[in-house]
Amino acid sequence: PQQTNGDSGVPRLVVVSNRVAIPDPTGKGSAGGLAVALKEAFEAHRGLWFGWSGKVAAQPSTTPRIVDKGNVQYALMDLTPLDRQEYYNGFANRALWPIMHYRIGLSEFSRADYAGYLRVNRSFASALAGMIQPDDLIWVHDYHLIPLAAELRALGVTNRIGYFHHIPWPAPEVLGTLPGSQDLLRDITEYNLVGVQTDLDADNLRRGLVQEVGAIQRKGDLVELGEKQIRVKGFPIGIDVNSFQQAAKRSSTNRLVRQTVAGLGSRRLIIGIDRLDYSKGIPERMESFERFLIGNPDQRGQVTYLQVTPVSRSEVPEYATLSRVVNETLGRINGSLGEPGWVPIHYVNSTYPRPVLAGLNRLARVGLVTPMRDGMNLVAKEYVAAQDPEDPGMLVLSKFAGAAQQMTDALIVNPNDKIEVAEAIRDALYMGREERVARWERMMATITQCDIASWTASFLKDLSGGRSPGAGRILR
Ligand code: GDG
Repeated sequence: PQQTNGDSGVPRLVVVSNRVAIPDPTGKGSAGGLAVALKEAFEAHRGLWFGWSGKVAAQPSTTPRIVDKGNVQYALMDLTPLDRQEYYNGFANRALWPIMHYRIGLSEFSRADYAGYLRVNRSFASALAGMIQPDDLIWVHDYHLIPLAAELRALGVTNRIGYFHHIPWPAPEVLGTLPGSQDLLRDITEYNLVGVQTDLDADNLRRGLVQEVGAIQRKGDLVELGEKQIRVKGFPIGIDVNSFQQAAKRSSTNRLVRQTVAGLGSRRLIIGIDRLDYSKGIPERMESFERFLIGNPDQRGQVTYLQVTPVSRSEVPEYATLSRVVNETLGRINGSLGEPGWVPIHYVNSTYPRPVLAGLNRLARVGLVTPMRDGMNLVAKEYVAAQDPEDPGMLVLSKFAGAAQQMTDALIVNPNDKIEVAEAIRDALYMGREERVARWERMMATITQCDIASWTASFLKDLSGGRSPGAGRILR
């Protein structure tokens, strides 16, 4: 069954992303970031969420499986093993992801993978096109689906289509090393609005469009290519500050959090939370912590560094290599600096429920968020939201995370400089309460102002042409 726009006057919101997150009927599952972001918007607009089911089947879907949940229809496509290999593991995660994170040397381009990427985008577009109603607002998410608008346009879809890029957009000199990147830039011009995390990303993308495909930069965010006008703009993504703060407060009774408290004794906790990804700088961070322990021998036995790292993309060879490097680095540091009653670094590959993560963040005197490059990094914002306002911990934040553009009261570091990071760890541990409170209050004000609801509302407002797209309550 197709939803129509009805007579509410509010355009339907059609979201397209690589993976679709169907709400868990038990309500227990931890909702993904995008699901949280879209919740209010879907309530106000009614919606359709289209994408990969996460399942692999011998035959690719030509029409999606529809799951109806109140206001929202979920449209799920299965991929073949070859699709997953070429589109997802191959071009998206082995070629695009490293380039977008400035890691030219890690990017593995293959023509077959690129063809698979285009094939999946085309088949998504042809399955979706027939479901589109004239007034729908279409919002496409992330680097897996850059060509989707071009494919939809080819099928005659004239609706306003927006794209949000969750990861960094590199300088044209970096993106230009990827074969096919000019085609991707031309594909980008089929969107009406392109959102990126920071002004730097927006500038890089606009420059790329001008330098590589001959677009003309007009006033402000506007770029023109022939008849087409595209707005390229920074929309820094946020979190649901209040719910994370509440979860952190409540979690002191949680079994895992209590066990952590008991295990720490009088030691202070330093925390890192990241998917196992080379963009996150995990081995580099462990070596910075090693430097800190070598330079501050009085701190041995006084601190514990907990690194929570769910395994990610394990079918991609560079991730298997990273896993080995992390294990070796960890083993070496714990072996050389540990003592019978003290393990310096605790490393766990488990995926914890969000309330547990919130509680662990609140326990930690230092939050280490030191990616080599990151679109935004929500962990930095979550660490701040989780703190006790009376006695907050301190955030050490990489200058290469988008979050550093907003959270200037963190201790900002270059993650390539292990001595600088080691010094920041020491400064964070020794910082007086008054300064911690003052910095925390300013960071908290920033992340509260730019929270997830305002992110969604401001993107959709711009996508619908500056008009409020219906229910005013989602527009703050
Ligand atoms: C991409 C961009 C951008 C982590 N471990 C567990 C767990 N997490 C949660 C964190 C956080 C989320 O996963 C990770 O978000 P990040 O923003 O840190 O990083 P990416 O996954 O790389 O996300 C990034 C983001 O998109 C949004 O636009 O900020 O730059 O790379 O919320 O808390 N969640 C649970 N258990 C875990 O063990 N439940």
